[in-house]
Amino acid sequence: MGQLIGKLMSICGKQEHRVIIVGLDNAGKTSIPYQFLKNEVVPTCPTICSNVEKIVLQKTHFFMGDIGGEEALRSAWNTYSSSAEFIILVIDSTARDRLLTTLSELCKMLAHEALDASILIFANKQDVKDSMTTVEISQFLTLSAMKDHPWHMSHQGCCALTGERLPAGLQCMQSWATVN
Ligand code: G3D
Repeated sequence: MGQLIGKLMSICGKQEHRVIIVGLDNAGKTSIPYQFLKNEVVPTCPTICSNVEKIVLQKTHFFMGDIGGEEALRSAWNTYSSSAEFIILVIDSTARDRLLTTLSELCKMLAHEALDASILIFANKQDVKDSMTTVEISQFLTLSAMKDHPWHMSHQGCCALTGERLPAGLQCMQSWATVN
């Protein structure tokens, strides 16, 4: 049945993609999909279960679910990430003392052999004075060495409160989706 729906969707020119949003607690994982729904894309029947939102950009449908960032829930990142096509990693750019923890969780996720996803990184909370720059974050996380997965982080970071620079990330994900 799922395959049939998939075929019908592709005949109609629609594509569906599974996205998970990960990041430590308080990073902005809830605020980002809220902004997507509020601002730039067509809001459609959004909720298919408690924390999954359907975001539509042109004919591309992204089902986005966020996974809790509290320590006890982080082991679930691997479980969900292995079946996702796209992973959005949200980083709180104000939390310097937590970047090492993010790096450690990112490494665990990347080490998972079943992982076959493209990774979009949002350096969030750039509106806050003295937040870490995207260059600092990128260097700390050694993103340039991440060769096995397509990844993208906007040079300017983003702000989930205003939605600033979130559309560029979504566009990037859509371009990956179109290629695949
Ligand atoms: P989470 O789902 O990752 O735990 P949330 O994070 O989306 O719930 O956001 C945690 C807090 O950070 C919220 O504040 C939210 O308003 C704030 N926040 C999210 N994104 C930004 C941002 O870009 N800039 C700033 N300044 N704050 C942001 P509260 O006060 O509700 O806990």
